[in-house]
Amino acid sequence: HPDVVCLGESMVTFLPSRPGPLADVPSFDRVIGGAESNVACALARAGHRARWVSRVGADGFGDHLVRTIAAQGVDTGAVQRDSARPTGIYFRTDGERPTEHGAGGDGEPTAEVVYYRAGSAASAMAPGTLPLDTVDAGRVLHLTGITPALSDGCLALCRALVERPRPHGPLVSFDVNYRVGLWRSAPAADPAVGPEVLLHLARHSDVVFVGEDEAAAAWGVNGGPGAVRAALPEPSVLVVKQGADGATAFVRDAHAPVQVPAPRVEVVSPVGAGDAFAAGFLSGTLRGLPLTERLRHGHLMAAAALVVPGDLGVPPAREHADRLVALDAAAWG
Ligand code: KDG
Repeated sequence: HPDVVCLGESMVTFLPSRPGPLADVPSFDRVIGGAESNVACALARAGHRARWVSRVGADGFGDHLVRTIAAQGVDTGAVQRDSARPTGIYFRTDGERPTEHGAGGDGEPTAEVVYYRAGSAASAMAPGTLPLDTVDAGRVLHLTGITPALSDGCLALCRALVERPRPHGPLVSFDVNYRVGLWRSAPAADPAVGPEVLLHLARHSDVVFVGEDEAAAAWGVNGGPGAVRAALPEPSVLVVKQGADGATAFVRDAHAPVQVPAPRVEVVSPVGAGDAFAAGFLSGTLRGLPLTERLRHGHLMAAAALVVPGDLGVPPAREHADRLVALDAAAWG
């Protein structure tokens, strides 16, 4: 059985072979993207059994995704192939690079993101299309706010997975991942729908990750992590990511939240850092580590993703990560 099941769309990603706006870039390098498979890959790297559940086209890009993710040690046996719909792809540029940025920041502000995923194989996921025993096989089921923006079926699937009573079911982990562009082109296309859906899904989840900036953009919550917790008191664990400032975790019944600063790194691309952070935190959760150490593992994983152009960094092996996490508070700022 897997420890964690991550469900969501992955895409072949095209990164400009040299800097510049998409209009001028002559060629692209192929990598892979997908928030949930990023989490699965990072968890597998950290020594956990991770399964990725999704749907890809019966095409070369689908083969490439499945092969690449499986090569990271992730169980891809439950990934469905769709002979009628293609694998989603997307192009992005990183735009202006910030000179310095903390780990644990959120994957967005890239200069340009162009998705070719409408009608993709993954957008055909819906309740009843995925065997529930494959989805529920782990201790944790990880979802993100990207999936409900893909189609009505995907939205219904997410709702069904979080709303059901699950006395013995997996802990549901939810990364809000508010993608404004995706919601704008979503079936409903009403700007109020995305934020409402995300709040609903977050309220029904057990472990929630959200950027402070995302909470402001989606829900108009300003005033720091405490204000985010006040707006979202239901999840037993809430992690508010504060970019370069670190991250703050709230646990139900605990007296005080725990804040851990982020290590300073030279950022190559912020995309994928939020996923890596979630993976580090979940890894610490699966291992029963104290909250501070969960957050530090999140930051370390995020740092590894921040210093590479693609989404997937090369995090330190578990024993080395444990040594870094054990450094005293001074080393952690
Ligand atoms: O979190 C990184 C993802 O945003 C990226 O890999 C692409 O899944 C993706 C999306 O839908 O934006």
